[in-house]
Amino acid sequence: MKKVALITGITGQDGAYLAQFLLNKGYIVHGLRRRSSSFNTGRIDHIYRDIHETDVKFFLHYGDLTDATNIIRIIQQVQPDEIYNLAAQSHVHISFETPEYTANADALGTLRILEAIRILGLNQKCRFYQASTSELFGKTADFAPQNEKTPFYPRSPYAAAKIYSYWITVNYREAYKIFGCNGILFNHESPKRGETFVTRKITRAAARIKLGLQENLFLGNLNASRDWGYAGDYVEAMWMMLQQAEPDDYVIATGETHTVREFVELAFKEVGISIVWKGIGIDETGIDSETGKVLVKIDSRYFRPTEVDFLLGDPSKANNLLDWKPRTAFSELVKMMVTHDLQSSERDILCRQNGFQYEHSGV
Ligand code: NDP
Ligand code: GDR
Repeated sequence: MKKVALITGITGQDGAYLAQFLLNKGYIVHGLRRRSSSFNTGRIDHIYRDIHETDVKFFLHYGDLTDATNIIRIIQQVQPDEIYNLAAQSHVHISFETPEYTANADALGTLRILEAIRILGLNQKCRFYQASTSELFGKTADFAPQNEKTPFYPRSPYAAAKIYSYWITVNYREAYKIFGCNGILFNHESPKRGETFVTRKITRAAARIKLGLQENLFLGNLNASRDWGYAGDYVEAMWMMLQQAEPDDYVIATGETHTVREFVELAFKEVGISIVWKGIGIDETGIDSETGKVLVKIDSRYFRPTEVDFLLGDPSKANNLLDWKPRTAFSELVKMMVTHDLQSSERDILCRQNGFQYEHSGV
């Protein structure tokens, strides 16, 4: 019998990588997608097949984590062996603008799924993965590297919502014997990363500046430090957690940290531009060392009311118990993203030259 997985957040970065990973493993994959007024399936279009074809193993269902009735109905219909709860309002800065919605989707959404498992009597059958995050650690630079025992100190409405989900997953594991695991994943990126997260914003801008499609890149805090890995490596860890004999919580990270500033330098180096920094604070600029042109500027709009300054994960537990290790080095990740963004910028130029309008997301 093929295993059946249900992925919430299937249209997001991780959902797309995980769906492909599980299909390669022979799973039947169901995904929850939101209704939207424009297409939101760009990341999974390559694996979607018309349901009228034979032997289809990939199915999409309309739904939303804020709607308990539809979650119960879909889980009842799909009868999954594994649920991966990846859906969330996942942008930390935007969570300060939409705190109530973020709490509804990112905190109560998790509760709705766990309750559905309980109401439908699937406690024994269905294993549950919760997309927890290094943002739970927040202001714990003094305790770095952060591991499963590091205390939490959330610094945003997003992190506060996710901490509820972390604990409700632990609680339903203990109270109702649901096989629930928290993957405490540190930042992970890819060419599929949303364009408003800092890594993709930088790699996209480096490519577009190189090809003359954009003049400047505006950023916020250049000194924040993150443990950045590759999303393709991290979805494997999600699956591994659900294959263990006992449910548990694991930190998934590379064990290396870099500042936003270093990310900028490396991404521009990939397109042949060497950045030198001038000025301090809000007046700091990143200058092309050859031409003297100002390419990177600071915009205070991108600073957060409270910041997470320093994240560095200790993935020893996952190394030892899951035999999981990251496979992609930081420099390879940056190169992969820049290469992808150069190619898509070249396509934009071709479209422009041939009279087609190209999309600009206005990041
Ligand atoms: P994305 O932002 O790329 O994807 C989020 C997904 O959730 C999208 O499919 C989105 O749909 C969907 N979604 C948002 N709100 C709802 C809702 N109310 N109901 C149903 N679906 C919804 O995130 P990532 O793939 O990067 O991250 C996956 C998960 O892992 C998230 O929970 C995130 O918080 C968490 N996480 C991510 C890390 C990272 O570095 N990427 C690190 C640690 C945790 P749509 O496409 O329609 O917007
Ligand atoms: P993060 O990712 O908040 O860590 O959350 P993001 O890429 O948004 O920010 C990383 C750091 O870069 C600084 N920064 C900027 N950030 C953005 N988005 N835009 C800018 O212009 C900019 N300039 C500087 C930020 O201040 C921050 O310090 C991501 C998300 O995927 C979460 O869902 C996930 O839980 C965590 O990673 C782990």
